[in-house]
Amino acid sequence: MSILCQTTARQENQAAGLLRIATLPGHRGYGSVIHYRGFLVIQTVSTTPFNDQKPGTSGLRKKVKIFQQPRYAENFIQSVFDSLDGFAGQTLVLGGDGRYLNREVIQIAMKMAAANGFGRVLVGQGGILSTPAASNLIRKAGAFGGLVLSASHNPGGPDEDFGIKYNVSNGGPAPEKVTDAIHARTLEIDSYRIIDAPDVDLDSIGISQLGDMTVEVVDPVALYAELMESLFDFPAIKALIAGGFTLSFDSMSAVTGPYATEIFEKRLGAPAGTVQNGTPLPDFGHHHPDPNLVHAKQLYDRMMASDAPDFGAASDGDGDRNLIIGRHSYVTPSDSLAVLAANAHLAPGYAAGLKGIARSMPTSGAADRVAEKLGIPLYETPTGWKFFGNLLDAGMATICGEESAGTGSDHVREKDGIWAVLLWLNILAVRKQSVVDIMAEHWATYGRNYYARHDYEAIAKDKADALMAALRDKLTTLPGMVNSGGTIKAADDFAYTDPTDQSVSKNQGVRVLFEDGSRVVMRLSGTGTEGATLRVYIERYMGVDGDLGLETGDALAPLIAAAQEVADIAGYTGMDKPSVIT
Ligand code: G16
Repeated sequence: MSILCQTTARQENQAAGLLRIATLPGHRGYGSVIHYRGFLVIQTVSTTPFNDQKPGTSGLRKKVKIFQQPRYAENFIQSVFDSLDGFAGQTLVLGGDGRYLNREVIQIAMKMAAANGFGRVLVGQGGILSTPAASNLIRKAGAFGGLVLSASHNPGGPDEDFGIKYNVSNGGPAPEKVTDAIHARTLEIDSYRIIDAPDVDLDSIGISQLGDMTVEVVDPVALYAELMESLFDFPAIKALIAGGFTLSFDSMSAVTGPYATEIFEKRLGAPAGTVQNGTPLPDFGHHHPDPNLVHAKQLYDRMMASDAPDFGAASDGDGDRNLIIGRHSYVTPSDSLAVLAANAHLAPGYAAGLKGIARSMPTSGAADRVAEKLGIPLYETPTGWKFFGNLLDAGMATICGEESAGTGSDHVREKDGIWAVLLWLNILAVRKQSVVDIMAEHWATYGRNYYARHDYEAIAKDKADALMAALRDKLTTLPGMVNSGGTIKAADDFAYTDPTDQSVSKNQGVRVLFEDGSRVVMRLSGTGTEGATLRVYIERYMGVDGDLGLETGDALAPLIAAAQEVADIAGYTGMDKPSVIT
C-alpha cells in the first residue's frame, strides 16, 4: 500500500486550497478516469494534441504563455514518457534553470512520473539543476533519463520563454530518433496520467514519497563541484588566485550563481564579489542570459577598462554556455575550443591526451588545425549538442565545441560553461601567461580563423523560409561564380552521417566555400521562439605568414558583402544589418 505523501504544513495548506499548478489551469477536468493505487489517486486525463510541439535544436522551447495553456506541458511530458520503454521502477532526474514556471512544471512532472510508474525522482533543491549538473546526476545515479526545464540562453519571465528537454541515460540530449518519436506522439496523444497529490517541498533536502515513487531533493551543486575538482588542478588555480590573479564571473542572474560561488569563491578562494549577478532569478533580472558581447556587455566593459581583471567569463541561463574574455581580449568560442584542445593535457583530467575533437559545422576550422597537429581525428557534426553524444560514448572524441559558446568534454554529455572556465584557469595557472599572450602564440602556431556570426532575428517565418529555399535552389549554379568574397569553389547543404550508427541528418545548413578556404554558412536557428532567426557564419583563414592582427570586421568585410550578394538578405528580411553580431 502506498504512503500518501510526507507533507509539510505548507503543502497541507496547498492541498486544502488549490494546488500551485493554478498557473497551468485545467490540468484536471478535461474528462478524466480515476484509478486508485493504495491511497493514491491516479487520473487518466483526456486530451487532444497540440500541433506545435516539435522539439527544436535543443528540446521544446516556447513562450511561457503557450506553456500555460491547459494540458500543454502535460501533453509534452506524457509524449516523452510514451516514447520511452522500460522505465518502470527506474530513476528520473528533474531540474531546471529556475526560470519562471520552473517550479510549477517540476511539480507536474513529478506527479506524472509517479503516475507513469517511475520508481524514483531526483530533483535539485529549489528545482535547480544546471544543464551540465543534470547530465552529471543522470550519469552518476544511473538514471533512466532526465527532464531538464530550460530555454537556455533565451530570456525568462511571464512574457518570455520556457522549455522542456529530455536527456537519455548517457546524460545527453535525446538523439533525433527519440525526439522524432516524441514529436510523432504529440500529434496523436489522447490522454495523460497524473496523480492527485499535494506539491512536494522542493526547498528542503531529503526524501519523501509520492505514491509508490520516492522523491529525493538533492543538493544541486555538491556532486558537480566534486566532478570539477576531480578534473582540474584546484591547488594550482588556488595558488594562482592567491598570487593576485583576478577574475570576474557573470552568472547573469541565472542558474550558475550557486555553482560559481561554491567553486570560484569557496573552493578556489577568489574574493567575495568575484561572482556577479549570482542569485538565480525567475526573470534573470530582466536580462537576456545569453553570454555574448551584446547581452554580457557589463562584463565586456569591465574587461576592456584600464583596471580590468586578468580574466572574465560568463555563462547562460542553464549554465552550459560560456563567454571567455581576457583583459582587453575577447576570445571567440571557436578559438576558445581550439586553445582548450591544444592545451587540455595541462589539466590532470586530460593529461593522457585527447582521443579526438568534434565541432559543429558552422564552428570555425581553428580546432581542425589543432587536431591535425595532435594527429587525432576531427569530427564535423550538425548544430546541436545531441550530435556529439554518440562520438563521446564511443570514445572517438574527448572535447567538443560549438560557435554558439558551448564547449565540453566526455566528463558529461552536455556542454559545460563552468568546466570551460576552469580549464582556461588551469591552463593559465600552468602557463603563467596572459590570455592575450596565449592567443597570440596560438595564432602564430596555427594561423588565425577570423570569424563572426551575424544573426537576423524575428524575421517573418515565410520570408526566412523563402530565403533559404532560393539559396538551396541556386546551389548548383554557384561554383565558379566570382563575387566580393572571391571565386566560389563549392556550395552544398550540409548532411551528416553519424559514424557510429550511420544515421543521416540532412539539410543542416547551406555552405558556400571559396577557393582561398574562406566560407559563408547560412541556416535558420532551431532555438528561437519568435518568427525565425537567420544565422550567417563568416570565416576567413589567415596562415601564420599573413596579417594576424586585423580587426575581425575588416578581415571579413568582403565575405559579408558576398553573403548579401548570394542570398539577398536585405531583400528578404528588410533588414540592412544584423540584430546581433558575435
Ligand atoms: C542549443 C544547442 C546547441 C546549439 C545552440 C544554437 O544550445 O544545444 O548545440 O548550437 O542551441 O542553436 P541554433 O543555432 O539552432 O539556435 P542551448 O545553449 O540553447 O541549449
